[in-house]
Amino acid sequence: MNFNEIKEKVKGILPEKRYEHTLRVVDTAVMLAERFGANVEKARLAALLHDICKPMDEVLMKKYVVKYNLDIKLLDYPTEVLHGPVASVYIEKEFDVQDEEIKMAIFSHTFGRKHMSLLEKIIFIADYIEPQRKHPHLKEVTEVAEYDLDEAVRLAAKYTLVYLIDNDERIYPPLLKCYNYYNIKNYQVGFKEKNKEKILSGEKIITIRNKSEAHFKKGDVLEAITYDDRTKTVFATLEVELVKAVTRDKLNDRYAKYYGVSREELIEKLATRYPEDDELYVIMFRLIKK
Ligand code: DGI
Ligand code: FE
Ligand code: FE
Repeated sequence: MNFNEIKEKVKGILPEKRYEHTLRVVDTAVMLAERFGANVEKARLAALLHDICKPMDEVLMKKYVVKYNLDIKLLDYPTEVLHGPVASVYIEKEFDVQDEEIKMAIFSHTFGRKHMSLLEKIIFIADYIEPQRKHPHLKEVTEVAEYDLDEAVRLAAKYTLVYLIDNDERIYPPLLKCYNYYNIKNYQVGFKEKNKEKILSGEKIITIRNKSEAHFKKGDVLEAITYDDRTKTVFATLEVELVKAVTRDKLNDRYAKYYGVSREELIEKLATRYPEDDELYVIMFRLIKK
């Protein structure tokens, strides 16, 4: 079966909305594969098949778990958790896909796991950030995925965990292990390309971030990179001079001035970037090396 034949078959199996989501995940996965140097054809195929078992009946899914010796603990979880692992064996029978890397990426696309392959991370993130996703972290994780795939994985795992706990759902352990594994302190800080010159000239000395970058403290030495630079070349070394928690209403004109915008514009800007965070962190820094 070639890609287009598989695509037609997938179209016949999935309800319309699910099929459209699948096509957006394909496009996103291809883009990420190109960005991070993964095998584009594998990413395309894994994305096309990732949700193929989503509409399957729960009883049948559980039969697959038993028949194909998948992790028996999966039987304690809902179809949201089962559909990836079941698809990883289903595609072997129904689409003659034998590639272990593709099967693994489909297996873990919902909950991740520790130490994922590049392809697994791409499918996990493509599913989380396809442009029509409705969760409140879309913009933030999409931006991070422009330059740091591991950090995007950490954020996606974190926000999924928070959501599940909030809804009294059971956590499938690989999700927690995924979060722990990717939750390493990161001393790199990303900026938009247009800010690079201002940082190098010493004109820009402040940035406002959310909790995920609140572990920085006075005296920390940070490596500045730009989001657009996939090779993560450090363009400047910065020393943190101050980290101050601020609520939105405390954002004053002085902070806005550093951004060259009005207070209202700054609040607006931060609201789009961090819609869920009431508390933000002003980070002031000093250029110590170019
Ligand atoms: O299949 P999609 O809707 O495209 O997305 P997905 O495969 O990422 O599934 C998302 C759902 O799965 C979402 O509602 C959260 C849920 N989920 C992810 N990890 C776990 C989980 N549900 C439970 N109960 N436990 C988990 O560990
Ligand atoms: Fe899924
Ligand atoms: Fe999906």
